[in-house]
Amino acid sequence: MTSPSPAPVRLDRAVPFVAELVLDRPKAFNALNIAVTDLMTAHLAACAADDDIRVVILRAEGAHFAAGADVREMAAMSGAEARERDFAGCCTALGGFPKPVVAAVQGLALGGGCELIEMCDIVIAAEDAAFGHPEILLGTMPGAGGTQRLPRLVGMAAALDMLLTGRRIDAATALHLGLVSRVVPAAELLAEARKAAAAVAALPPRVTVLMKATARAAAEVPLSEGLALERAGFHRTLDLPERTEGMAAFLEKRPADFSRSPA
Ligand code: CO8
Repeated sequence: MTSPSPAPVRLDRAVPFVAELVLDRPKAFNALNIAVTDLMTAHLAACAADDDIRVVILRAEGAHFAAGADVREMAAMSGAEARERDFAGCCTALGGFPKPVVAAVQGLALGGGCELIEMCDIVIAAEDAAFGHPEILLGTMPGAGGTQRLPRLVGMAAALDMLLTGRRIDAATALHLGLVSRVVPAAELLAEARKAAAAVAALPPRVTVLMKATARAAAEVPLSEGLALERAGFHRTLDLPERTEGMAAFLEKRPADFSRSPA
């Protein structure tokens, strides 16, 4: 009797306030098939609802982060089927996820894999990481935000250079363009991502969520509207016990303790 294959995505909990969403289909370069995206959606819904989770790390097993949508599965799919099952729409769970997400990226992040990292908040890349949108080489185009988020992240010239040619960029270029937040030696990738997640998880969750929502609005609303949102958020924080603790700690020259701050 063969043992059942392991789930292609799992949720690990090891330390307080942090969950690790792990792509675990390394033999297929973590290609994003429907099972993967359905599991991601379910795990993210659970993380959003769990007050003990303040930050999610998105990472992948194996040498590569993710080589995009599963081409074998996609090759058999018609446009009508894709529309019916909202294929690629499945990724909205990550794009709309309210809590901070730290991505740890090694090896290739291509197509849908690159789109995933474009939805994350702090992206830590290993020196060996490479990013690309090869959809055009398959005669198709991104479906999970690549044509929209990439230009907002790196600017139109660099984005169209990647989208229209399918060329890859290395981690140093991705850092230079603003697609990733930090580049570290491969051996330090996971530790650096966990350190970043722990640092955010130690902060008041209601304020990190508000900060993320307000900063993300910058890509969607006119400047005047964004500035008004920011001012309203800033004023709101002045009524929170979190800021009472933060400012008291500063004045008393002690570390602030947000460990019991509400979600
Ligand atoms: N889909 C399915 N299987 C894949 C994929 C993929 N995207 N990438 C790699 N694999 C599989 C290969 O089929 C192979 O499996 P097997 O051993 O069973 O034949 C195994 O992984 C190893 O691959 P290779 O033998 O090709 O290994 P190489 O080291 O020679 O090359 C590459 C690795 C460069 C990653 C190469 O496999 C490749 O180019 N893959 C396709 C990358 C690509 O085109 N990605 C974009 C897909 S389109 C897309 O993402 C659109 C997004 C739409 C929305 C997303 C919704 C989820």
